[in-house]
Amino acid sequence: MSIHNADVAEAFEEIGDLLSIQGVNVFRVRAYRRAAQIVRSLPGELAEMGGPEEYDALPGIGKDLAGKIAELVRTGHLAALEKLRRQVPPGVRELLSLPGMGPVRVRALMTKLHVKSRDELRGALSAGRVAQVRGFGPVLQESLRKALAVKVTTNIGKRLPLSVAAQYAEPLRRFLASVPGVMRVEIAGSYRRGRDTVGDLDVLVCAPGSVNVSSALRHYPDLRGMTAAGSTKASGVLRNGLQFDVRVVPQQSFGAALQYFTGSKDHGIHLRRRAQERGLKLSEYGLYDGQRRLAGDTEEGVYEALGLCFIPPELREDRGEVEASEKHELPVLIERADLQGDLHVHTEATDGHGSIEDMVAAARARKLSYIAITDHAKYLGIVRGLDADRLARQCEAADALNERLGGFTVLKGIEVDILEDGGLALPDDVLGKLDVVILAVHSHFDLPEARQTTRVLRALERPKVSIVAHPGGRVLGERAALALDFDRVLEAVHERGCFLEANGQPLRLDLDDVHIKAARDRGVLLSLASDAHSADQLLNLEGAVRQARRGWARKEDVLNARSLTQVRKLLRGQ
Ligand code: DGT
Ligand code: CA
Ligand code: CA
Repeated sequence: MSIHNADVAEAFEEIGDLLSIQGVNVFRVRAYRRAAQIVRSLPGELAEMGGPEEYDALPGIGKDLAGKIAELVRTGHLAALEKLRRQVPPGVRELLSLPGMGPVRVRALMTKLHVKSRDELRGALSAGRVAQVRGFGPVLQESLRKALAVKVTTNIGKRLPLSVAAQYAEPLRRFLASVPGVMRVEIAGSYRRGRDTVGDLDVLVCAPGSVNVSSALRHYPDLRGMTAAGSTKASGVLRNGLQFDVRVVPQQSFGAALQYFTGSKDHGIHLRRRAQERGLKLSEYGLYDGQRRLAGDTEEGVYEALGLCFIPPELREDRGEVEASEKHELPVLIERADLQGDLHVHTEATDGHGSIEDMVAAARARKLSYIAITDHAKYLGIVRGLDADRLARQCEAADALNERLGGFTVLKGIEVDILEDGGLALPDDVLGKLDVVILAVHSHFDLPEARQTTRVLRALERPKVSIVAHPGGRVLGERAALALDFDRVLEAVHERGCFLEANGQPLRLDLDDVHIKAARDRGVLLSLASDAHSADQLLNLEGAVRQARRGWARKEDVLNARSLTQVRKLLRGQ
């Protein structure tokens, strides 16, 4: 059995949650949660690294955690987690995701009322027992009742975040590519379109009919089970619950199959209609004029024969891309190589894991020429947040570093919380001295739309603000987006000459594609940001770019695709 980084991250996440419910020291809990984040964004597979010493050398992973990673990778089990699961029943963990429910309240319900699941909480609420527990006022009870009435509030169903799916999809791709006789493997479907979440994997294998992919798959280490095994089609489930369909396709129709199974369904229907209007027939086997085959071996050929320019997979959602393609008006989409800097980076001064120098070195290695250091401002619940004095010292350190660096610049910034009433955690004179002021909502996620909107609009009125970070506030699989009147926020951002972020953290990907397109159509520039908390996490920029491409963003639409001089001007409002 092979353990992927996503499995290790999920185990650490669960340990963090279970420990917090047990009331264990918050620093231990944080260590696990942070380790989960770090593991999730590592570029390579832990299972392919040397062992405990190498894990220990990762920033943010100490000896103890390194040992746990080694145990998990070696045995597929973690004794510490299994022990915790015996102590805290699994249903209790789910209570943590309800609005207003932190570990203290969850523990109170468990110890005082023996409530150990959503169902038991629903029962206790209607029996009036919850009212007797301290800290559970009528408002909280009401919001719990509402949240429990919805089937599963923040769940994304069985869909997996793209980054998690990738940890299973890429090894599967490599495995299939290594089967003798296989010429090419593509993972089509939503995965290829770069959707933020993926329902299942649609795998296309280009091979002659003689290659038996089904029998090869039976020995695949990540396989939980096969559900169908024919000569040209195999289906099954991977160990993490992800389903896959593999289709074996001959070379001559590979392009047509790739086009068909990449979808989206609506895009495909649009293309088939177009073919029909021309008296042609498009299927997964090719484009035909009666019996005569016009295209099918390449995707490009299929589009061309339909009188269209090639449409990048990220755009294939039937949101106007076919029309734009016909008129030669498809956007030239942003690419990772277009980015010149990253305007949202953390350091060890707050909750990150590297010095400014470490982050600079990583950014240089990734061919960037500037970064903005934007650690958290001091605020309730923020780990070691910066007050005005520490921020001033960090700025001095950045100035000194800039003196020494050639061809690279550190911009001075802050990520400042928008308080519940729309105030900011630092005063204007402090913010005024910075190059970049990033606004972010990190609390009170469940305010009603009118209040949430007013809150953000008020913050945007402040004299020195630059970028709204992860404006949707969602965390995939954990927290739904804020209720926010996005059009009004967009309007205010536009009027103020501010910018919106497309955050590349694998579980945020926020703004989402639809809102990115809206921002771009309104002429608001986007900051494609890593929000890196360690050097490795600069890799998050790839995710931000993918999401931006799905939102039709071109180089011209992206703030940090500009030179330092231009960015400085734009940040000053010029
Ligand atoms: P997912 O898996 O929910 O994240 O989304 P997709 O887009 O991967 O959808 P999936 O796996 O159901 O199907 C893969 C592709 O196959 C889809 O994007 C287009 C094609 N396809 C599937 N069902 C249909 C259909 O009923 N009609 C058409 N035209 N195409 C379909
Ligand atoms: Ca799919
Ligand atoms: Ca499918």
